[in-house]
Amino acid sequence: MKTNTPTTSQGAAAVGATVRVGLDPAALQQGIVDHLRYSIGQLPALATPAHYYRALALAVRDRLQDRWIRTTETYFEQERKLACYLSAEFLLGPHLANNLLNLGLEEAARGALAALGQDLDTIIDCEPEPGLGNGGLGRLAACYLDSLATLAYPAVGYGIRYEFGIFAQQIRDGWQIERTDKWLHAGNPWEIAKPDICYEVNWGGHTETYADEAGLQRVRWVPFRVVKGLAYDTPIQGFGVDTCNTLRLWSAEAVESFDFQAFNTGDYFEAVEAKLRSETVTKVLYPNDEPAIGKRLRLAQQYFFVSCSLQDMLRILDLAGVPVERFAERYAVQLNDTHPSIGVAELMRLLIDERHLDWDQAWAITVAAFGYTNHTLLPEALETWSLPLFRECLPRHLEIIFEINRRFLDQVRARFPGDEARVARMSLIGEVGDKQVRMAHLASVGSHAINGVAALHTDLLENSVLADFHELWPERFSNKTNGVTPRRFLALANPGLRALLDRTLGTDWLVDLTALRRLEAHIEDPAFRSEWRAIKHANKRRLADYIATQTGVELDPNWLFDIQVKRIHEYKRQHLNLLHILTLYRRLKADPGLGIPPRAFIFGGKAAPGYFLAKRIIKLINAVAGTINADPEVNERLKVAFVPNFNVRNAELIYPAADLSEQISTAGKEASGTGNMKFMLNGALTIGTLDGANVEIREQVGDENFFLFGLTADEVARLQRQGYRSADWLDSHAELRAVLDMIGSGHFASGDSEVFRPLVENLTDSDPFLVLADYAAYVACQERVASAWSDPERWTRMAILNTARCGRFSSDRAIREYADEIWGLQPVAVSAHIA
Ligand code: B1H
Repeated sequence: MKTNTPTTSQGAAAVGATVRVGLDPAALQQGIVDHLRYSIGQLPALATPAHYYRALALAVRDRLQDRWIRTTETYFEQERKLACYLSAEFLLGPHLANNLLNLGLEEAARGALAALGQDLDTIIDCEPEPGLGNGGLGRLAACYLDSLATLAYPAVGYGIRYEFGIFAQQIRDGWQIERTDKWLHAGNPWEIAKPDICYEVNWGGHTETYADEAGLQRVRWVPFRVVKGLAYDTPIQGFGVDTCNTLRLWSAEAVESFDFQAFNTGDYFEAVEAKLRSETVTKVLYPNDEPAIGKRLRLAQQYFFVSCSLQDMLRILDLAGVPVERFAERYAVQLNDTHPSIGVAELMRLLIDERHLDWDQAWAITVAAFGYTNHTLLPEALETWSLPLFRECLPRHLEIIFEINRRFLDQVRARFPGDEARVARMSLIGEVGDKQVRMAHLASVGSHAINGVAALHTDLLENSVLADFHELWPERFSNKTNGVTPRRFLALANPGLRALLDRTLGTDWLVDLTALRRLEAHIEDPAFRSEWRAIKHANKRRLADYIATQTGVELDPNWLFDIQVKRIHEYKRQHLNLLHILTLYRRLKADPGLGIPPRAFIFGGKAAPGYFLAKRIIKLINAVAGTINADPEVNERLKVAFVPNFNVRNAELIYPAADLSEQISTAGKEASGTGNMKFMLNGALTIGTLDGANVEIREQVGDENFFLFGLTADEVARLQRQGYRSADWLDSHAELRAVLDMIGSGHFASGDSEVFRPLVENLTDSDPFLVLADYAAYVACQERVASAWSDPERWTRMAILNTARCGRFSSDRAIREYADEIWGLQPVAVSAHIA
């Protein structure tokens, strides 16, 4: 493999690099051939696309390697501040195509493979998807890594190397079936194991005090169990720069010495069992998006990766010879939701118990280092841990949290004397029912910056869930509206549009998304509009082909593609979408000549395996699809498809094919949404409520280019305060009642009136997300959509405007805001000296 092994001096490394890891097709071809032979050991004659995938991936990683090492070296030499993004999830999606794009290697790879008789697209499809996240929160972390590297910010992503990522969803008889995601099955050519970078993490047991050499009283944690965390590094190459940052994921392993204790007592099986228990910590991603589950293993995962990450930061500081007192000058540590918020107590423990700093100094460092991003207001999603469980697992951290709380509540009392109700509300320990540790309060008290993820969300955060904290520390709060990376979600996902943009505007939109504004100059050019439509049509064809192979449902690319893809959740209201479909279905059945434009309704998304109603919603979508698609009276105007296993890879086919983006959550419930931005980027129009980032999307694109409907967050809150009665909406709306009756009657379930009863009753009896209240407005708004669609030139203008005005929703803009306003971070140019 190594035709010219680099030697020690940098000059020699650079010379070796140009020979061995050249970016031209011939060098790349040689790299593939070498890896096929020396890394994989496959005869060329027997090599399958999967072998070629692996060989190409390794050859590409070689081409990242010098940049990667040079980047790490540069950060170390220049002693600059590093952003550490702590996240329990990184929903990266496939690496290969992204790395080819960011390295400028796409054409070379296509050529090299063609010379070997292989097709690049087939090879790209062989990559298993690293699905180490549930949905928006994990994908946001991945977009942020891409932007950090592209903007040359020194940064590390820290997370968990789950052996099984988000489950693979299959649909059987209309129901969701979960299959384990064995993404590491064939090995992972992108990661490099760093077995020498490992830390011990304690668990359980008790604490005791002792006197140190100077006679000072200190605390020692005597754990019940110790687990080792091993680093696995993945390169995160920026687009068009030499910066290649690191994603460091931790994998749990048993600690030898602990096993030996059991060996010595002769209990071999006990020792092996203990080993297995240790290694379960990083086995599987919890598949719950939003509701917190409160399981011990989940707390173990959180503590495990946070402790490894903070120990790693301290080790690097030591290596650089920087005193620990300067921790916060060198690290900005961002908490992606409360999942890593135990870090506040862990850094205090490391600084006080292990580095012997005093409390005030440790606390000043901690608050200066941490920032906290909140991603949800849903009460069931706010993490708390039962106090007894917490004490049993993390006894030292509970002591520290009590002390943080004592000092914090003194501050609250000093500021608001006599207001004990406020003290109880703000306490880190909840006393409503069984006692709990409130992680959002720990994160807020321990961070100098707290942010929401869209303007409305931050506003609601400041006025509801964290209102008391906002009153105490208004200066800590700010908004950081989410963003998405245009590299993956436009350049990779939509090659047709990418080519048109490059030809029309040049290529700077890839790193300055506001450049798309210049598209507006072409909007009145009929030739441009017709090119635009041709691209959209081809994207719809591509998706229709995919859906046909996955589900057997045939869709016509001339129809309006109306798409809702996201996790299945009541608050996201996939069932509201269904009620509209069934309204059209009934109208058509009653009047076959009804003049409505033909529409394909496309859904996709996973339900948490234990979420009963969400799973019934999937079943209902598939049942409705089965009935409608098979009914010749309606299937020339309506079709419904459910794309199984919505993930990053098929998302890249879906967003570019959409005409209409469904963003119909109950106002006040969706913190931001990021799918909404990916649709907009690809020229879809949005039908949506005033929720999350929809508000800002509408501001950018203009009221006249956005289909707005529904109650506002204030109206929702008011209705719920007054005592919302869903029956009121039923009484006044015969069509709605008829649709619900139809679902309840078993019409879509071969006469089985049981299967959808819980869904119907949920709506008629309580309707927690005000589906019925928004129904009429939604249906009316969909009529406005239909009428706009009937004028293709008008629709195309609106579509172009959506793409033209989406600049604000680039993750580059979001990352610059975090860097400037929260982290105090400067870009650092990296030069890899590579030809
Ligand atoms: C979001 C989550 C989430 N908010 C708990 N909260 C999880 C909470 O495994 N868990 O325990 C997993 C995920 N995810 C989403 O974050 C919001 O709902 C979206 O509106 C937002 O766009 C996204 C990114 O900010």
